[in-house]
Amino acid sequence: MSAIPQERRVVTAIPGPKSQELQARRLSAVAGGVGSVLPVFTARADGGIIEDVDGNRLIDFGSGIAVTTVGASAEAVVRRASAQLADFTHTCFMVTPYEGYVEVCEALAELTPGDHAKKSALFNSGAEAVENAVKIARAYTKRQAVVVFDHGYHGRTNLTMALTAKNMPYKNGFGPFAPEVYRVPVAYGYRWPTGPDNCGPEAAAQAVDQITKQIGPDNVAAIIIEPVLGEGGFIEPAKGFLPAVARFARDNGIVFVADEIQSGFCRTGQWFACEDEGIVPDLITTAKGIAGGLPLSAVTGRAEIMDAAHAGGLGGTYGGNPVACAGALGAIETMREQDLNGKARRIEEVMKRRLSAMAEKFDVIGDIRGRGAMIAIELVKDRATKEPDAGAAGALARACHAEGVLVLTCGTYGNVLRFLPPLVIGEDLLNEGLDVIETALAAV
Ligand code: PLZ
Repeated sequence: MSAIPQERRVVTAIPGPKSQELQARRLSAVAGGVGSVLPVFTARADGGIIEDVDGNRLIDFGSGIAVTTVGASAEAVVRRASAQLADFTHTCFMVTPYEGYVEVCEALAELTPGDHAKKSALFNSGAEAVENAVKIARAYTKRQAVVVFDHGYHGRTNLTMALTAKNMPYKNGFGPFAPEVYRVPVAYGYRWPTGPDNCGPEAAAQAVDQITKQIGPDNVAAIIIEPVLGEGGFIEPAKGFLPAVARFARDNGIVFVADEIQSGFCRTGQWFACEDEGIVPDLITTAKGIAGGLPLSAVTGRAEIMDAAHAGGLGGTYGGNPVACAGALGAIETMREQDLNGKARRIEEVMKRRLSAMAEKFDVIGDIRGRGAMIAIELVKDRATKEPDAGAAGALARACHAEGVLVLTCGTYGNVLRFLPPLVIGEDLLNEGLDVIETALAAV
């Protein structure tokens, strides 16, 4: 599969001496506002392994934040993107178009939920896709308000900062934010006061009530939600919540937008996470996993909505860059040929079995959740009070990093350890990564 040996190897301290040297250069040249989870400098990466400049091989449970689903140098991505690089790097689709862009839009129409007529527009980043979904929904509805949810994350640009829930580190000091953005409750089962079973319908009723009383449904252009909330803590909205919110949107002429930038493209064991409850969004935003690591994002949706913006109203110099489109076609080819939805479901099986056994031994694990290869544990000081334990999440992450397993944290309270392995990771590496997590749990 991969040119890089698929085995964990720790030969220096982590970060090692060469990484530390590069980190010193980085600190004087790179703006301090740009962080890194682990300042280990990458030499090459593929499959389930990131090899650093000191020769360490880390097991990758992060996929560059859910991007390298097919691996970080997948054969089909490299082959197609390299061929495209040799042909031409750019023309600007708005100047002279090319086939790759159209092919990606055709694939999106085929793969996204619903059998209605669909169209797409391509951009560079996730935030840019979300911004454009708002533009399109406003143009279509002639309304302004946008509804988002507690714990939601949609990006770091001005409008998407407004859409994002968490202040630190995303928003603090960066205001003023875009107007006409309203936040309502989400069905966070683990922390819902009356328990997870009541959570879906109760949270939906609260959200609908707030939209009705505080905004007025006739003023709402779009409701935007992540079908599995990513940065906010891998929260799967309790059953019934998404269908109720989608129904409310439909009944009131509101564009229902699924932000599948993190959860899409096989990550949860389905092409898109909203399929789990049979949701057919009006618009869907995708990025990350779509192009095997190359920068590409998309808004896909009902043709009549997508066509609402006037000609020339959507675009950008680089949106749908031909090399990124070629990468996307390679990534989609890999997902299909290697049945990566099946792989994601197998990863869920292995991870949940192992993590459940760990939860029997370690009280710090308050909740295990997620789907496919988007799995997390929420850490608490006390299972009864559910007091968040961000310290434990940080300590566990550091312990795993020191042993050569790259894990990420997330969550509004910073107390969630999340696992996002590439879907092509071997089962041996997956289990070895989990062994390291188990040892870290015993030590912390
Ligand atoms: N919508 C659901 O997950 C990006 C961001 C990490 P961009 N998530 C990782 C960080 O600290 O910046 C994301 C997402 C969802 C939108 C975005 C934004 O995607 O490609 O980062 O702009």
